[in-house]
Amino acid sequence: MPHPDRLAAILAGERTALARAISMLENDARGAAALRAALRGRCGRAHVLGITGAPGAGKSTLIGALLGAFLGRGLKVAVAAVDPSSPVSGGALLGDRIRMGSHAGHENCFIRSLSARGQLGGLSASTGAVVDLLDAAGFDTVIVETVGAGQSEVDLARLADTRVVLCPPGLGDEVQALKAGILELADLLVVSKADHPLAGRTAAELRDMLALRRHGGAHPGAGTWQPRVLEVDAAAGTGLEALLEAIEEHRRAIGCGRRLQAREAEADTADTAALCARLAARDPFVTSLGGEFAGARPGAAEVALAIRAQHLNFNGTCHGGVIFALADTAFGLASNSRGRLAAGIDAHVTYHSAVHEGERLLARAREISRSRKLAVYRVDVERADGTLVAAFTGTVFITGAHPAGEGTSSRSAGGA
Ligand SMILES: Nc1nc2c(ncn2[C@@H]2O[C@H](COP(=O)(O)OP(=O)(O)O)[C@@H](O)[C@H]2O)c(=O)[nH]1
Ligand SMILES: [Mg+2]
Repeated sequence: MPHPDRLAAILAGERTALARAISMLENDARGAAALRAALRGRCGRAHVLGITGAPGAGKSTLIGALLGAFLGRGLKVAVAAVDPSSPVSGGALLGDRIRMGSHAGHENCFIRSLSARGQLGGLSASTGAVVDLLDAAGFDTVIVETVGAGQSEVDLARLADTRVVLCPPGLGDEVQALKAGILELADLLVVSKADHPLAGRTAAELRDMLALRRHGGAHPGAGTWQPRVLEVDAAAGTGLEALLEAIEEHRRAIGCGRRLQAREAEADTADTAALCARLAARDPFVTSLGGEFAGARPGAAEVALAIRAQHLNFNGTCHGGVIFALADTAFGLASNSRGRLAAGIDAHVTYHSAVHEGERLLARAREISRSRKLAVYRVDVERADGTLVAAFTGTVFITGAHPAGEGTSSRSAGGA
């Protein structure tokens, strides 16, 4: 338990107490675990707004504009910026200070840059705890700024209640690349710098893409919410009011505390691992192949395989079918990890490098999106040194609850 005075200062939102507590959480210093525990049960009130996008997309500028609007409505707002290019003492933060700057001194506003801990824009393990802290400290809105790259999208999708993805105008072919990851998590897609001549076209492309996805029916568990495309010129304030309205509408539709539900589901990880180990052990194909169950948590599973002579093809390298089977096994386990029966309906694999006898492969499956009926998984098949052997994507149809005896607790059965 932190010192009662210190906890009281945090809960009262005192700046120095907050700053010190954030450093403690970030460094996992002595007392951090006790502080996390003390915060538990004191949060769930704040609306967490995640803003992601490539460097230079205009995130900090937009946040500056949003801050002005939120503060103007009398709300208390905190900003946690996770940007590897903004070390706490570095120049980029200085830039951000200027962009969000006029509000930094406002009594209802707290801005803090967090370290990305060397990950490429990834949220560090402490980001969730920092959000809890700001929530418990009484901020109405907590804005998290991250650079959209790899794992950070998935992390932000779990952490934030409302996920805004910022796309600079003129993405062109890159829009295609966006489709794979970022688009899946966006509640609101915002084309920044709407004053730019290509902004309208970029918005139209994004709308087309959303229409295609809607057709496919896969958006991650956002209930009835349909993602939207908006155009904002944060510098001039054009489109800002419409964005604020959309954010508020999403908050009303989805509510707050998504990360807390996600954590509750994680508490079922032990159940999940046991369930997946049982499913793997019961699968004669997996056992005859020599696959070894290596772990699972809700929405994710890992399976290992040591390549032996029986796995080789006529060229003397590992048979592609074996690699597919390994990836497919991890995919199957991950898709059933929540105690729901799911049946694969589509899979796609790309091979990146040949594998030889004696090598050990690990297939790591993770959930990309999940709706009531469909879920999409990505599986990376890697060597021990992390080099990529094959990349696999698969879609499952969620058919219903497991037969008696295979269900996990009802808490985990809801999906994302
Ligand atoms: N014309 C125009 N420029 C903008 C707008 N938003 C951001 N910028 C500029 O784009 C650059 C990058 O903005 P910044 O907010 O730092 O991007 P971040 O890296 O995503 O946080 C800066 O030079 C901004 O002044 C906008 O709405 N209109
Ligand atoms: Mg920034």
